[in-house]
Amino acid sequence: MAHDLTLHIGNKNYSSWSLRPWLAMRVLDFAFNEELVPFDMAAGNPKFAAFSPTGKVPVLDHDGRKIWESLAIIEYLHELYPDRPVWPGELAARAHARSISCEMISGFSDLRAACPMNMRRSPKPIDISEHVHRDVTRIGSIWDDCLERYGGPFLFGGFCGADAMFAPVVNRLEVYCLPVSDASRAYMGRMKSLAAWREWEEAGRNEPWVVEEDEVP
Ligand SMILES: N[C@@H](CCC(=O)N[C@@H](CS)C(=O)NCC(=O)O)C(=O)O
Repeated sequence: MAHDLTLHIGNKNYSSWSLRPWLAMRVLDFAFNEELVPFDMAAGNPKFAAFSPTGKVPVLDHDGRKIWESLAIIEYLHELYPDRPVWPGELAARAHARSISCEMISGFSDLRAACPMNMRRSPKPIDISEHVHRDVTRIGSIWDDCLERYGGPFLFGGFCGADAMFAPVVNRLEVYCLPVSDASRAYMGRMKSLAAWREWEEAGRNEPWVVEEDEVP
C-alpha cells in the first residue's frame, strides 16, 4: 500500500541528520516528497519550528503524523512497509545493526564537532585531537567487523538502516582524509557509488548556502 510521506530536510551540503533517512528512503525505494528548508544561520533556521516539534530536521510527515529523530524515522519506515524491511532479517544481525546505529546517534560527538559533513569540500587533511582519533578508530573497527562478519558489500550484506546511519561518516572520513583500513575504504567507495548518494552529493555541491561554522579550514 502506498503512503503519503513527506520528508523535511535541511541543506544537502551540511545536514548530516537529514541525509540518514533520505538515503534509506531513496536506496530502499520508498516514494516520498522532499521539503528542503535550508539553515540560513548558525543555529538552524527558525522556520523549522513550523513543521518540527524540536525545531530540527529531519522530520517525516505521514498524513499529518509527525515522526522526528533520524533513527525513529528509520524505525517507522521499517514498520510501515513490512515487505521492504530496513533492518536485516536475522535477529542477531538486526540487533547488531540497531546497536551500532544507537552508538552512532548517541556518540562520536568529537568527530561530529571537529569534522562537519561537507559534500562540497575537496579532500584535505586536518589535525585531529586524540578524542577524534578515538572516534575514528572505533568506527573503523565497527565497519571492519561488520564487513568481515557479514561479507559486504554493505555493513550487513545488503544496504540497511545501519548504512544510512553511518552515511555522513563516509563523507567525513573522506574529506578530512582520516585513516581507515582498505576494507573500510572500499566500503566507502561502494556507498559513494550509490545512485542515491550521487544524487544527494551533487545537489549539496550545487547549493548556494554557506554555513561558515561548518567550513573547517
Ligand atoms: N538527533 C537528531 C539531530 C537533529 C539535528 O541536530 N538536526 C540539525 C540539522 S543536521 C538541525 O536541525 N539543527 C538545527 C538547530 O540545531 O537549530 C536526529 O537524529 O534527527
